[in-house]
Amino acid sequence: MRSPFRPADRPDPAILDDHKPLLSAIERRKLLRGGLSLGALSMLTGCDVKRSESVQSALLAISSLNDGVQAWLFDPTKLAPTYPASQVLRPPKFNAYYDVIDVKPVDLASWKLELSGLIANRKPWTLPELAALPQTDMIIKHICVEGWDYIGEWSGVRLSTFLKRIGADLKARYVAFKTADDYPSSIDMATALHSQTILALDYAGETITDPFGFPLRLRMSTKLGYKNPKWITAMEVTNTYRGGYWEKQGFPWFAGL
Ligand SMILES: Nc1nc2c(c(=O)[nH]1)N[C@H]1C(S)=C(S)[C@@H](COP(=O)(O)O)O[C@H]1N2
Ligand SMILES: [Mo]
Repeated sequence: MRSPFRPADRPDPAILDDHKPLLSAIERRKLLRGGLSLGALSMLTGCDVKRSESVQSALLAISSLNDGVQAWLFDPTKLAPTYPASQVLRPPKFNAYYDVIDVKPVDLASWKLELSGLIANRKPWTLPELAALPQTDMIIKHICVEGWDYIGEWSGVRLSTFLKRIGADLKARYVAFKTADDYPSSIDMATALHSQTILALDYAGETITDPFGFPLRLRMSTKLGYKNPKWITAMEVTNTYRGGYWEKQGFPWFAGL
């Protein structure tokens, strides 16, 4: 199990120098920006980056992911493939920037989805209100930049449906999210309006459980795992770039192209 990066364990930055060619090959293909820290690599890959070989395997996983990128990934105008229900993984695979035992469940009694920015009706939403909107279902592949994936069935409200319902300015550039675990995230409006971008309430026909983002998370078919915030508490429609947790540590905002 991965554990949060502790400053006391901070590895020797010179280790990255051993892998300059691989790093620059990855950077050239825009999967990573310059300045990726070993701490970020450690947290994202769960590898022991103190050892040079582990750094290499983490970088290779990122590099081979980029080699295998499909035309639909990162393209807000294309539909991603969907899969039969028989392939759905139960329970899904967990990942966060900390261990699963450190997940702090969201208390539904006080939870609301707060709205701000370029939205006509900014009243907060409760879970029953979201559940009363038209629901949609999709079985898609979750792809993590670490090099693992799984097929999952997500249901909830299409983000496009919700944005229209609240009177959001659909010409704005970004939709940004805040979460209960302080993992900010933001996406472009084209991706927000993609038909396979949903505010998910359920996984495999059941309410999403705590580790996977109860009560509300974003699920998109055209973005890597880290662009899909769990435990959403607030949403903003804005023309101001807000970035996100991993983006601030060197990962590309668009997660690819
Ligand atoms: N709030 C929050 N959302 C998050 C993360 C996180 O640490 N906090 N980790 C991201 C990463 S890197 C991945 S791969 C997916 C994992 O989602 P899963 O646990 O449902 O598979 O959640 C993403 N969303
Ligand atoms: Mo991830």
